[in-house]
Amino acid sequence: MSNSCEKAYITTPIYYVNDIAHIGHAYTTIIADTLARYSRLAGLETFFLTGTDEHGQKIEEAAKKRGESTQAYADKISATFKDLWDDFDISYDKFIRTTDADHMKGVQKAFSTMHANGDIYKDTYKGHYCISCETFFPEIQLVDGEFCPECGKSTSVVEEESYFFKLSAYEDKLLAWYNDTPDCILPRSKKNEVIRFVEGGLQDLSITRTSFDWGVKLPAEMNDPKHVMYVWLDALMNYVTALGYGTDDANMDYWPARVQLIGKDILRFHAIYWPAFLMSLGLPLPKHIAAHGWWTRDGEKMSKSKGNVVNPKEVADAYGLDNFRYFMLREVPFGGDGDFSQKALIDRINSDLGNDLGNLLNRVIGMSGKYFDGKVESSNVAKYYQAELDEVHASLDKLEPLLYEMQIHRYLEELWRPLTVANRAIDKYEPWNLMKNGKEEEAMALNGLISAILAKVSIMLYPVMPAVCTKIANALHFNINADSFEKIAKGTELLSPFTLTKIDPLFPRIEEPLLTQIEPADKPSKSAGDDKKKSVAKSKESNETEGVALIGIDQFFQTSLKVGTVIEAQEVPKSKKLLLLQVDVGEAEPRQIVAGIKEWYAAEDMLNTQVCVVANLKPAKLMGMISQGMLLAAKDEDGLCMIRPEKPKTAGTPIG
Ligand code: ME8
Repeated sequence: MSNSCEKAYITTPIYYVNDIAHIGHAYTTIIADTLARYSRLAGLETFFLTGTDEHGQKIEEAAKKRGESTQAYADKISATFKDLWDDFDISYDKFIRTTDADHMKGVQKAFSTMHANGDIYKDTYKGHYCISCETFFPEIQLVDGEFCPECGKSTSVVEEESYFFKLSAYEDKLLAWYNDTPDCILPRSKKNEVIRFVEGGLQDLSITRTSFDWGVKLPAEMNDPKHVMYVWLDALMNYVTALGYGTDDANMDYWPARVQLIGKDILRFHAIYWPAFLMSLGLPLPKHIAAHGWWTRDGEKMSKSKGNVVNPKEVADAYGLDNFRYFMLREVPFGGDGDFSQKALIDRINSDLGNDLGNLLNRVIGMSGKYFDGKVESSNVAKYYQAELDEVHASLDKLEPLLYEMQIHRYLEELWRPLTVANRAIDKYEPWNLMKNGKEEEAMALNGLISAILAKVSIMLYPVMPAVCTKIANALHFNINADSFEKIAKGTELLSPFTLTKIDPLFPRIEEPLLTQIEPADKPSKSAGDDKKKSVAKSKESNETEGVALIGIDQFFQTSLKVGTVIEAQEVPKSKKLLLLQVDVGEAEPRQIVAGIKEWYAAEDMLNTQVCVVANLKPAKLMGMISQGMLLAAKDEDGLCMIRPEKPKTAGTPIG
């Protein structure tokens, strides 16, 4: 993201009203809220949109199943989303519903415009439709000729008259957009996936249905009342109808969006269909489409039927909303997948928040209370502690680019460095000894330094933890706003003299999980290594030669080994051993693999190299991240080396 525009429009996907919100929905919304809050602090005129996606066969069927009218059902579930975001103090400027009259008018206007531009024609559609994904799939993509390649549910054959959007006509223009705007899709590895998909050829898109009713009708001039709009055309248009497209255009000066936040599951719709629709309408394209990874429970997709859905409200109520926000944003690199566990959440609260941040505030409250009646004065900070100030400002200067590249976990990591500087300064300069040795001025300056660091950090942390940071600001008698952001956080100003207000500890230590009912599924998942041990042990019972278990060829072929190409590699923060890799194994999406090879390979050494991947291991969880495979390596007393194909091979080539 560049900081050049005055206005910033930030959007979440609009959520289906076929079910209530879970932590995945909360994750998207919390990231978007963080960006919107930051953008406001940075003085940009910000518009933050969220809402609900209410049309389509899936919603119609969900309502029918419950014996309710579709509208009443949509009203009810939409309200649960809105209530949750209100409860979470999500700072949205508009909550759009696709059943809003203005939105429907806007969608009709878009249809008319695309039609007038020659991008819509009528034909017959025959294909396979997945109601759950509201998507058509060509037969070749179906699993076992019947099941949806995305969600695994059964598809149905649809043959009906349909209007088509000439998506195929936009192939070259889309490819040019991806190539000309490096950060249009973030993270960049996701952009490569999209490019590969588009280069494979685009088919025209069926954009109307006649087999059900619950949708936006075609514009009157089409004179074709049996058609309703395809739910994705309807839904995607929300991003501009919310600004008045097709009605009063009142807020269209916010378009194009600065960031459109989505989950990786809906990247194709946003990175291919959406820009093609916009091109057809003659509207500019969004600056960034940012796709985050997937949250699972114990490596499994959350679903009601499995009973493993994590309710965000329950977690926030038990652990604190801001703590939950911090955890989600800090725990997983943006774009990577993450696994929810109470243990990981508790570790973050006790360690990062309690030990590093909360304790620092307690220390300064204690220090100023004991020696100076709570007074804090900063006039001599630079005289004694310029080196510390320089270190703090150097870290703060790195923050904004990290946020604008959606590296939110690294933003938070970098933001913790000033806290380390502060805690280290107290240990090094020992205020109690300064006071004992009559160095009162130096001790007061230390007080001022620590308070200033807390102020600077809490301004930059505010977008992630608004309530907690407001409490810190109140204790330190300053306000978090665009002015303090500019002068204290981005600038070098310290705090004006004040008397510290004592507050209760912000992060009381948590000793054990607070939600017993969701704990059982949280037990550490068996590692892939355990599985291997067990299977070797089992084969030992039957067959053994010189201490090596023998297996039959059929057992060997149960292991799927494939050539993979590492398309992204980064270090796992705070881990001495782990690298986080995205490995192309010839599937629709790269695999995320967490590999314990950092002692022998730097992240950049792994990038663009080929590896051998065990591709059918059960996903395992390492430091909260899902690992979807294992790399083959050989290790002896000289160290470890990767096993690689002798010559370059296409990603996904089977080994065996
Ligand atoms: O797809 N982990 O709505 P939806 C992380 N209506 N994020 C998750 C998640 C998980 N397990 N589950 C859901 C739709 N999300 C369409 C969108 S936009 C014009 C139309 C998040 O209710 C993630 O952001 O299925 C995902 O993209 C979004 O919820 C989809 O929510």
